[in-house]
Amino acid sequence: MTAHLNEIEKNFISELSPIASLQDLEELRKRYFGRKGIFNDLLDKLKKLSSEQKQKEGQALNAVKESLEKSLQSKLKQLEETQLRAELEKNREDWSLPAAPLLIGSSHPLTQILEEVMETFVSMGFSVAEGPEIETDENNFGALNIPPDHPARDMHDTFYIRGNPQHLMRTHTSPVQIRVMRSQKPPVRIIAPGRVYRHEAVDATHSSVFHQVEGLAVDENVSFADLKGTIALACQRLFGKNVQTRFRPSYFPFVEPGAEVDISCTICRQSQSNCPVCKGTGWIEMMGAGMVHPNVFQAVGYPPEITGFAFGMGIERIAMIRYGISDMRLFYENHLDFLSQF
Ligand code: 2NM
Repeated sequence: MTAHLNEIEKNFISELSPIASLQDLEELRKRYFGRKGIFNDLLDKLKKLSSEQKQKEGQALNAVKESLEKSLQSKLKQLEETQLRAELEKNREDWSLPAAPLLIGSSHPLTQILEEVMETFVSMGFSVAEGPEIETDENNFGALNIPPDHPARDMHDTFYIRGNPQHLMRTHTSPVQIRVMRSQKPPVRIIAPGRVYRHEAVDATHSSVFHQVEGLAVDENVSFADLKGTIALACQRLFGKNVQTRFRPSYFPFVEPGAEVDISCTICRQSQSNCPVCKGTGWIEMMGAGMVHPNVFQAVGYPPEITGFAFGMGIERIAMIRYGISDMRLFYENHLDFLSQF
């Protein structure tokens, strides 16, 4: 039996060494160590021997069996490792590939312009004031000397709150100035930035929601010269120090006198008859302004001798001119191709 055992050992080793797959190894294991395998066979034969022989042969059998099982285990480990390496190699990550681009956000162009406008006026002593977007008819129109039959009050121009006719979506930020004047005595120097609503046919230059900055300065002996100086300086800060300003008479119910303010064309420098921005006029309309109407002061309870100027501008309009954008809808559509340019 011992001689037979040596042969089994030799055979096992010569069969084990060329094995290259887990299936072949398992087949070998079954054949030698399985329930009907060679070693169980030997154990059966062992049982038939005398107890003296059983002990001697049994020890030899167990020693060989253990040694062969060890070889099998180490082969198994080696094959598993080879297989794992092959799989890793096959699904290898390429760490040298560039990473997915990291998108870094930036301020919206309208926010950038708004911040520049605020910084300009804050540096001149104005504070920033805000108010609600749903306003009373009185704050939005009545206190601003806008008569009951004024076309701006029409349902076709203003969004009213259904079932609540005294309330509407503010059409300008002037009601913020009304609120501030009602709550504090002169002097007042504020700007009111924010979202405003108008019932508009939407196109490249009209949106029913847009943004404004309005300004108000109230004190004793405020003159039209103060208005002109403040606006001229602000325009130089915002559009360049060589920019000219021009005031044309105009009408707004809440100011008297009122004016439209133009700046000299920064695109063609007033030198091109076919300039798409100033249309060859050399001037770009920038804002409305004027001396606050006495009826407005009366509505907020200020004394009749008080004086003040006010102005208002559209943020989208300024951003379009500054950045050369011809369709304002781009500001609201959130295309990264557009936004990432600012
Ligand atoms: C403008 C043009 C002119 C304005 C007037 C007032 C107030 F409340 F003081 F009466 N706030 N804003 C004003 C004046 C606004 O925007 C085109």
